[in-house]
Amino acid sequence: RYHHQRSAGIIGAPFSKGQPRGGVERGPDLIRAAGLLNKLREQGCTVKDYGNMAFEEVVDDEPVGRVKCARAVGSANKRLSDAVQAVKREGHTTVMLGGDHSLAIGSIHGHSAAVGELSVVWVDAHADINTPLTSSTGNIHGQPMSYLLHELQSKIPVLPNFSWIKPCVSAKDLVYIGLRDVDPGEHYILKLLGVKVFSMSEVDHLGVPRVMEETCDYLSAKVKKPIHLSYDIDAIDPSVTPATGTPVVGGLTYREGVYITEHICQTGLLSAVDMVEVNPLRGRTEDDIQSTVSTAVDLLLGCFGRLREGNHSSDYRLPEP
Ligand code: 5AB
Ligand code: MN
Ligand code: MN
Ligand code: MN
Repeated sequence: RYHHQRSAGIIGAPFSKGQPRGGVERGPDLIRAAGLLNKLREQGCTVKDYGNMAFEEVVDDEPVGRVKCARAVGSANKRLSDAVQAVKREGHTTVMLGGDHSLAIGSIHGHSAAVGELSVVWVDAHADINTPLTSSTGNIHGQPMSYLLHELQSKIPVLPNFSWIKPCVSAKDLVYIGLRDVDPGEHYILKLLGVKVFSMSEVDHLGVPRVMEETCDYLSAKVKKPIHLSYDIDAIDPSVTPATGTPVVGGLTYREGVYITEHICQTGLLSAVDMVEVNPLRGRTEDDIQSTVSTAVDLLLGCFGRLREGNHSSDYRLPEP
């Protein structure tokens, strides 16, 4: 097993207007406070922290149809897209700490603007592929993929502060893992576009090792594109990660969740990661919060080469007596 030269560029995105529950904007600081940077450095990763982004206050952000806070979400994601592009151009694997999952719009858009065509691995209980017109909640964190897919553009109405978005992902370059709460319109879209989906049912049937083999075989069948891993903490079972806005029973175990990151890391193609939807105000106890945050940290460590068998640097020498 050879070692990759890894460097992480951390972008904090304390943004919550893609959904109605306060607290998710505290994700970036909590994940840092749990020691992410030091732990990454201890495992030999170079780390640059770009700090937390500031988002503009948007007044009179009235719903557009059913869609809530479109102006704020559009503006925040434009800024995030620019930030991700800048960090990619400095040569890092970007780590976007959310914040809610609407931030995947800017993260994936900026990533693609910097490196070109991508593969997207979306690990989530939800498909987040509602269009503004299929969404029953109007929450944009349930919609980000619809704005990014070439194939859905004719179904997306004009929204304020969304005109900068250029669709940049093809349905064939997207794989879902962990789905177990998919809306009817979303399910229709997934079937219509022939998107590769490993729902929890496939996880049960195949096991995560085969799911990951098939994911990587599927994505690298023709050309090996850089991978964007968008990890929603609610993919993991709420017994492990309860502090999140939309928990769904029957999720991935801690070990399955970590295995996914180890396998993606091993491809050598991981180019950007999102870690989203950690919300301390949704935990009932301090333990709920701590378990959710430390799992988020461990998933990120797995993305940057941490192995459960142990690690050592290539210049390690045994002490001589
Ligand atoms: B998350 C729902 N499908 O559209 C919707 O947590 C839930 O980023 C979306 O995956 C969950 O509002 C969004 C009902
Ligand atoms: Mn989710
Ligand atoms: Mn593989
Ligand atoms: Mn999500």
